[in-house]
Amino acid sequence: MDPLAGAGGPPAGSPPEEPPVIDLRSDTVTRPTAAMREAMAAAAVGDDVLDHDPTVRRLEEAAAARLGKEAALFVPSGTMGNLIALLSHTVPGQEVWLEEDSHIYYYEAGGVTRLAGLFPRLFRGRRGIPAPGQLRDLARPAGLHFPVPGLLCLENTHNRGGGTVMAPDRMAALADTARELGLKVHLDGARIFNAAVALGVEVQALAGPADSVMVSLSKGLSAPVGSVLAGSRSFIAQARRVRQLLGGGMRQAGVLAAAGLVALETMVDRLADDHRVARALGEALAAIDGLVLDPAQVETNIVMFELPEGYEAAGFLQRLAAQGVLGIPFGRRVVRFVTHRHVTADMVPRVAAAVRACL
Ligand code: TLP
Repeated sequence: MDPLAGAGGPPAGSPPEEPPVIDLRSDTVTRPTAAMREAMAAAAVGDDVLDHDPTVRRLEEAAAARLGKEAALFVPSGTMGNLIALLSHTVPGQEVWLEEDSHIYYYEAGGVTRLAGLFPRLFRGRRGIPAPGQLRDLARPAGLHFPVPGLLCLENTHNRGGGTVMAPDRMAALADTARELGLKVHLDGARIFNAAVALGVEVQALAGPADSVMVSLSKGLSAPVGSVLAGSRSFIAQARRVRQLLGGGMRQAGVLAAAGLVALETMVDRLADDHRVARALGEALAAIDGLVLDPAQVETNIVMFELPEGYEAAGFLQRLAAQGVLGIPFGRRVVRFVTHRHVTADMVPRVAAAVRACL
């Protein structure tokens, strides 16, 4: 008898009465796989700040090779990876060109200004993706009145754009223009592997044109913690100093890097499953009266939809949670669902029924 089970509780071993919660808030909710937990338990470790943990080193080398960059750095989060890139490429007071819905600008707690001391100059992309000629409009004549432009940031896939994908030729054209205008290029590639899988291209083709790229291991790839920042050897040497400045130097981090290696080596191809489920979910939701959603716009693992007039995302999501389905608000009337390893195609009808019940 379980001493903690209260009287009248279900007998041990009886099936749960409620179906499991379907958590569509983010692909960050993915739990580590059995292979990751085994690799973590067996990981060779050292003091990464003193002299480089061997498993962190293996992860950094594998990530650099995969992304087609000279070097990489393991960082605790995507937010810190982006901030390190901002701080390493620029000096305070410079201008950074950001899409107005980019993660770096919209989220990340204003670190771009508060911590990196940069002046954001915003542009609006089409569902987050800028047009090739658009950057030239941002350039101003040289003059004492203006901050000096230092860095362009791009995002692929674009989160608030709805998981939109930027193709390699667009990425290359934008990076060429930025360089002509004297800017470095940082790519927030938190979900760059989703973009590569959706496009059927190697990830180098997307990362290649950027001076630096940040990639999350803890989203669809299911690692528990961590991202990598990749770039030239000299950039990464500077980034390592900045990571220390921010308190991001981690000691026996090989325990985490081991899971990251499994993520990088074994979890990329399966992202196609998440995209298939997202498309099915998009189609099921588009069939619900009153929801605004174009299923053709579901390009990767993100599904965004607008609620009918008179509804608020916050209240809707509370009612939906009571039905066992979780999402997050992406605007006053906009809801985001993200598919991932714990969401399977057979759950789509249950999600659609729960959404219908809340309208
Ligand atoms: N995004 C999270 C939330 O912050 C919205 C999510 O659930 O999607 N770049 C992009 C494009 C991201 O989507 C995220 C996380 C980050 C950077 C930050 O990564 P973390 O959460 O590791 O700091």
